Amino acid sequence: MSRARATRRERLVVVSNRVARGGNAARAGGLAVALLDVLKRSGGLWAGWSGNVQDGALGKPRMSAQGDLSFATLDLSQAEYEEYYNGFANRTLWPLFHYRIDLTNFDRDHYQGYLRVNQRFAHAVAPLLGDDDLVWVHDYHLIAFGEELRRMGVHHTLGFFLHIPFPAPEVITTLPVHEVLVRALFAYDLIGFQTESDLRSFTDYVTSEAGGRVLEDGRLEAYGRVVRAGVYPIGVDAENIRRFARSRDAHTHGARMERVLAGRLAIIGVDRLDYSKGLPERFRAFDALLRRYPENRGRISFLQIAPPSRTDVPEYKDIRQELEGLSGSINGEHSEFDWTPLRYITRGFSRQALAGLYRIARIGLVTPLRDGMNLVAKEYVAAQSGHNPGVLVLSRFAGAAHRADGALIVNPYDIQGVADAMQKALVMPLDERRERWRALRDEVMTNDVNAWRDAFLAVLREVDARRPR
Ligand code: GDG
Repeated sequence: MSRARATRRERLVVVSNRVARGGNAARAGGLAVALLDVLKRSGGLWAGWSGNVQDGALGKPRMSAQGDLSFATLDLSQAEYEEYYNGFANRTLWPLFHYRIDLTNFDRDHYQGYLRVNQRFAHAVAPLLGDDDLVWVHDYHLIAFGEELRRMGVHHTLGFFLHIPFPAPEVITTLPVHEVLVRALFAYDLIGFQTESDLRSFTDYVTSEAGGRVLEDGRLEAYGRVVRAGVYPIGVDAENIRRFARSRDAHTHGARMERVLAGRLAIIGVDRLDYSKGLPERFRAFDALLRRYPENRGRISFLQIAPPSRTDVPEYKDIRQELEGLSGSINGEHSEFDWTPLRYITRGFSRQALAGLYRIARIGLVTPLRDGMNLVAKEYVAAQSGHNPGVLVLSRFAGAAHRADGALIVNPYDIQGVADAMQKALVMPLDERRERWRALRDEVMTNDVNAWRDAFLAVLREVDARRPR
């Protein structure tokens, strides 16, 4: 590496659908939480949608700054919001990549709207790029963003990270535009996935559908381009969560909950209200637990926090209704005048309050039907106390299950199996709980969000160093 290269001042440019500014950042949503944690430390530029929808002139990005971190935010028009965000991103790609072909809705107008927004974002970001910037693009909303930058003649090294699963070729090929989409990914230099199985699905697609091949050094070649693809499991800011768990807000919430529990054991679930999270199955498993192990009646309490998201997408209204029905019938059936078995809350809490609630819960119940990683599983682990830790009951279909030796791994479709795992956790001796938790904690603390960022950026820098200038 030349001296000039070694001393150049690099800036990280992150591009994602939503930009989470300061205070509003920490509402439900794994990507925004993780990126804010990353950027708070490294500084740089964060570009993306402001969250506003308006039909005036859309124009240039709005620039602002907080310390070392600058923001470039763009509004969406009403049509873009419908086609790009509610449409192709959240009614096509999201369900499809989570293996829900039954909920996947393909509309060519939505797809065109998606491409237009990707192009508009690329045209807004390109003039902001400095020579030494490292560009890191995030998630399924912006698959076509890199290709547009290339069309504009941008030669920067471009990284892309997919936060959600990459589906098997049999699934993704049901999408009429699958080829254009995967081809667009080849505009990036480095593509990151959450798990080995996502990378395998992608490699399978490249070799079986795209006529591509795996080169000797592991890079993938297709469509006349060569990319590096790798596995970079995302983590949480574990240190920070441990601090949150000891904060005043955490104590207040933990103590309030303990008063209500009056010696009962708590089970906690925290999820964006999304059909991928397996909530109806989870509620049914709780119902099965009370039926199969009646000794738990009056002695446990399940708190499910599920702040609504994507409320303009019809499938999200349906799941909300289904859960209201289920929680009503479970409580109707099992409640006593002095005991409510299930508390289902559809509003958000502060991260500190969540940490306090995680800490007092005997079980962290994380049972998605499909999930890229699932940060809640890791947050639950980070928030536990070493003296009396709870047990993580985790779906095998969450990316987090790939490195979670201490968890009780379940199949979320197996309602009785999940009930049995909960029972096992409820009666688990303290020594075993401690042993399992230590294994999980080591993983969560070591492979935290900073390790994730460093691992991805180290490879991106390596690619960048080889770029002809
Ligand atoms: C996507 C992928 C991947 C939830 N309720 C509240 C709240 N949350 C926070 C949690 C957690 C985040 O939202 C949710 O993250 P997840 O990872 O569980 O899920 P997605 O939102 O679907 O995230 C996922 C992730 O991206 C990162 O790559 O792991 O697989 O689907 O941090 O704590 N936060 C606050 N109040 C709440 O009520 N403050």
